[in-house]
Amino acid sequence: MAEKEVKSIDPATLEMIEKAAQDGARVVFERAGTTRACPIGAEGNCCSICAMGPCRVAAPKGKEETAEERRKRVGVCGATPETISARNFVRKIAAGTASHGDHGRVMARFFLAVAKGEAPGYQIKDEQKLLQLALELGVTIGDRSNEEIAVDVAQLLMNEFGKQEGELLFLKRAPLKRQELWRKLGIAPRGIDIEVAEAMHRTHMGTDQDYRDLLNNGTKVALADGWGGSMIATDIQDVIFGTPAPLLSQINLGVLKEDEVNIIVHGHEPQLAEMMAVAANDPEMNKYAQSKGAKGINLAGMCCTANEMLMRHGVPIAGNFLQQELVMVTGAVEIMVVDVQCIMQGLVDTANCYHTKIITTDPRAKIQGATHMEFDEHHAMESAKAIIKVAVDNFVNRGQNVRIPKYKTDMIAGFSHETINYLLGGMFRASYRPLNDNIINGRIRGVAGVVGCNNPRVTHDNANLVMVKELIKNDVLVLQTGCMAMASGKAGLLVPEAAAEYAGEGLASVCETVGIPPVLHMGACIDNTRILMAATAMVKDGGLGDDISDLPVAGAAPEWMSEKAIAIGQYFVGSGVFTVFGVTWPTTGSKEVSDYLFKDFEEMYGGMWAFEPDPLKAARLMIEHIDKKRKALGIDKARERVLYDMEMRRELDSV
Ligand code: BF8
Repeated sequence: MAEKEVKSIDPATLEMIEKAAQDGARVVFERAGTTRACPIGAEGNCCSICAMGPCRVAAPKGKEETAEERRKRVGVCGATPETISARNFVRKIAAGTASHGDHGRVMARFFLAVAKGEAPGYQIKDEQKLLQLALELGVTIGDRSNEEIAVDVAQLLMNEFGKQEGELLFLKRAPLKRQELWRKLGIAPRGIDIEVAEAMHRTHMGTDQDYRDLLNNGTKVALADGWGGSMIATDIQDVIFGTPAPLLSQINLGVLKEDEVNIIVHGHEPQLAEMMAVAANDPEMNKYAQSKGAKGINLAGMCCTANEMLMRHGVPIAGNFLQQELVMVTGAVEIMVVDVQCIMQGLVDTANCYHTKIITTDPRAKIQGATHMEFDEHHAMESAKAIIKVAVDNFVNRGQNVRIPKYKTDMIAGFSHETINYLLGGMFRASYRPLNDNIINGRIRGVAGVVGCNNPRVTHDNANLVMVKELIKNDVLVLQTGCMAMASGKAGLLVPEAAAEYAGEGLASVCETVGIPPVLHMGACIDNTRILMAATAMVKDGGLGDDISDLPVAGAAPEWMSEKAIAIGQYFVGSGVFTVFGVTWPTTGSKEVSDYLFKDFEEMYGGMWAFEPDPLKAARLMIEHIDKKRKALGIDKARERVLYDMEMRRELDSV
């Protein structure tokens, strides 16, 4: 585990940590200091899946183990450290896949309700994407209405969750070679739920006890996330709420307004947030706010719900994962509305130190001490207005202890896979060709996805910043989602001007020509599937090999904490991407398991895991991998020749 010297590199966060201490409010940064990480669990050496244990199977530190000692270092049932480590790892994948899958399932049900006209206030916003989906899934278009088509599409996508045999429909989106590999290895997922359920069975006491088999099955489960649950969620959300396109907004605690009713929306599923965005602009609601002495209603997001509202409405972001309690420490938040995932139970305790009300809205996620106001998508506007009314009524209870940090930064978000396609190729020749060409000629060295969470065990936002800056300095275009995209936003990397300041000459010249930042915000964590689609489009455009594993690309989650991050990492690895995680690694207790994930996986999948807590070293591993792929493609020489004379610049301008 990396040692942490400073809690955050974000001045707004540091200011609020200090205020929390003065106010006697507990926050995650303080709890991480008092509740230490369990060293045995952190290394994957604790088995708690039956009542004969929990069994700890950690190797003795500081001395060589004899063969006999090694033989005896097993659980009560005889499970080896490898089995225990692999089982724990696969259970994380299953939990992550279940979470994204459940999000996708709710979206599919919601889509059906919208198509049937049972969810007033919502409609199909991206007709083009709906029709593309219909074509892809073999749904008749003819002269049927969008709604009729959508009913069939929704039904087909809903079936993906409970499907018992065959293959997930979206696997066909992957490069052909990758599909064949999955089939050959027997890891093409059948349905989403069945893979999660089988993984829970395989990892039950006394079932699958070969770590290699467990880990390969883990890939199958993870693929059911990346090419299943998450991909379904992203596509449906685009159809109903619109496919994101670039827009300008702001990020950090400074987006709160002293003279307005501040509402924070936090979580992951965007149906309620979408309606909140509409209701917050309702003249009647604003008049009501004025009647209570506020100038208006200010909506801001937190975590991935924030990314969803940002990407489609430009709603500002108050902060990322580790700032969720700190936003209340400002003393200026009337309500925090939460749905599912990444919502700390500590919110209630922090809220009790201020006037903020925590409102849970999802039947699957209630919190003791919070107010539950269930969101009803059949009466969405009424639900949203009722919640906003609670906020307005609470405005009068705001005390004098208010301090909103001044920090907020401009950022551009909304880079969906479709948008990148369009920006690079233009409306009539939308394609990844210019990207591929610039990779081949060496102006862009490669592409990296830097995604995932914050973790209080390391300095907040720091690893992201060090890694991303090193990558762009070395001409690697960075794609981001989740809380890491927010970290870059706060640091000013999500604006086109960042290219001239931080990017290498080659990348900067391409960004300048196209007018994009060197770091592209692609959305929430489920939108990592946009990165899969971008990688697939690069393969299909030609010149960079015939599989994702041939591309000069890499992935990373330098500050990860969630089980969802492990599922995401495993589906990237299983799709052929080298993926490096920071902070801590859950199988360090077993050299065999770690070697299998870090080395043997490369032979099987062309992609593999790595663990490197130093973000600079991790960035260099990514660049090394990118260079290895460039060499294999025979384009390493092109890069050495890049000199940028006037002629080349003119040529670039004509792209
Ligand atoms: O799904 S990046 S802390 S908010 S898990 Fe959570 Fe991690 Fe943030 Fe979004 Ni993703």
